[in-house]
Amino acid sequence: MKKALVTGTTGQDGSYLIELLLAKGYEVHGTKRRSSSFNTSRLENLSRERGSKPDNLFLHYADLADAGSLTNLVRDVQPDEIYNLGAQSHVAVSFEVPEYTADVTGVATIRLLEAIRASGLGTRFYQASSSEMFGSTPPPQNEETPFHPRSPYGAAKVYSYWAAVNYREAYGIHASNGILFNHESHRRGETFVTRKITRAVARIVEGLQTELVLGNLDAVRDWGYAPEYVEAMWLMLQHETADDYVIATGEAHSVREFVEAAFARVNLDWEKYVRTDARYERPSEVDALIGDASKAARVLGWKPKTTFTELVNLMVDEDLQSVRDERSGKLVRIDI
Ligand code: NAP
Ligand code: F7E
Repeated sequence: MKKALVTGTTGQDGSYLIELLLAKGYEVHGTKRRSSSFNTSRLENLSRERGSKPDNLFLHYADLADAGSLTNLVRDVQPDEIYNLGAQSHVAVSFEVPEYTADVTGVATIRLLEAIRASGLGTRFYQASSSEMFGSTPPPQNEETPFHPRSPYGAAKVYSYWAAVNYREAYGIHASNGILFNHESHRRGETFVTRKITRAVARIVEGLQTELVLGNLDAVRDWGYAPEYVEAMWLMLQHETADDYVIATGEAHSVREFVEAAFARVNLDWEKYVRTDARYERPSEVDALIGDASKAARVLGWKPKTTFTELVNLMVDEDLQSVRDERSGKLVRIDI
């Protein structure tokens, strides 16, 4: 039985990756952070029916800012694969907490790579790199496109990207970067733009909210469906040689188009509900990200399946269901 260690288990991607790895028969070890309230809601469906977590899943308290907790975990678990998904992942927030973002999203990668190096185990390593590293370099972006990050988050991800490349070249560690473009789902954090929009649509339909306030509607993004993107992470670590891959759909839409499609799903005219406010704009914006994932298709056999309209519709539908469940008291947080 293969063993995987996943940081960022409680996030969107971590929850999907854990499901994938458990389905493939892995023993999965995930990190979680101490929080004053439940922060494992995305993992609850793994244990809701049984009332307890799956036997092959182990959650450990750790923090990416705490080298000791990471080194001890690698030593104790002796994983075959590490997926580093943990991060301060919000671009706008990274302008407010730049040093913390540099530490957790940047330096922490070296903490994990050093733990692998010290262990001498041959553990394979996946680094959650981001299209934000391309920043202001015009689309389409692929593995050869120069980086020009536009936020402390983007800069921290560039550091981590090069750390993974360097440990591959210097020490022969099987370390791969997945340069993932935006990917979404109904498990997406509520303050990222897609989920903010689909939740607002659901709450407006249910009479719980009257308007939606957004920032820059002109930004263009390449939005894919998160469960398909965690498959790509796993494929990278199964490949004989480590390498770096862009994962994207190649299809681009503006935030305005996302808004329009989300309101159209419930037959509402978005212009009656949406207004903009400069407080949601960033000190420096990334105007357009459109990925070229042809290398991943050629080498890994990975291709996106869910279309933009399907993604918007499924997110709106799930949020409508969640808002209704919340109102009827069906959603109760459980410990995992
Ligand atoms: P997410 O939902 O924000 O999840 C981030 C995870 O990191 C959460 O489990 C969070 O824990 C954890 N975390 C934050 N600070 C930590 C710390 N100091 N120590 C340990 N864990 C910490 O992000 P996501 O959308 O799943 O993305 C996964 C990874 O891919 C991130 O590295 C992100 O930067 C990167 N990425 C995402 C996208 C995308 O479109 N989603 C695209 C490219 C790259 P809590 O739950 O306790 O906050
Ligand atoms: O913003 C604009 C905003 O916060 C998308 C992270 O997962 O993907 C994500 O980063 C666009 C930006 O995602 C609002 O200015 C307008 O242009 O959903 P977002 P992001 O910044 O692209 C990358 C690939 C990652 O790696 C990151 O971890 O939407 N926008 N109005 C808004 N954005 C937000 N959040 N809120 C608004 O009200």
